Amino acid sequence: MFGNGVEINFRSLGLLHAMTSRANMTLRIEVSLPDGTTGFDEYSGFYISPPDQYNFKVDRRINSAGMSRSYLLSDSRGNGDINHQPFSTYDKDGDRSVDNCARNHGGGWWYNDCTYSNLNGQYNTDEFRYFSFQPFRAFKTSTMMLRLSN
Ligand SMILES: [Ca+2]
Repeated sequence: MFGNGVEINFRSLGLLHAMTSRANMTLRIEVSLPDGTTGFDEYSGFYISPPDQYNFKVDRRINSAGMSRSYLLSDSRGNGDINHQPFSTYDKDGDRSVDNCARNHGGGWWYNDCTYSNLNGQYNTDEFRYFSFQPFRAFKTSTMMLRLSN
């Protein structure tokens, strides 16, 4: 069972680091469209590194429905891949862009240059994105959850 969703801020990032460094964790992401279409992904090896980088890491997709085979969170070769990226905010730019992804795309996230996924992007815009589900569609909801791996 997955617990309640976690709102991402620096306090919860510290909590995520503590939780993911003590045990093998699985990350589950659920996304939905206004028409009721849903999808989910589960990734093994979810880990958030210590302050103040809070790098995102997953090993591989272990379960999925309604998602494409592209833009996996475990990818790390593309400019928009978030794996191993530090958490960036508008006033703490850790992305690989010459610009400031958090300022330009709204919300804190593990930006690269800039991103194929941004579950903290502004609601009702295409900045709220998860390309593995549907590129450039307006999502209704997204949830990130974690649980102990089997
Ligand atoms: Ca930058």
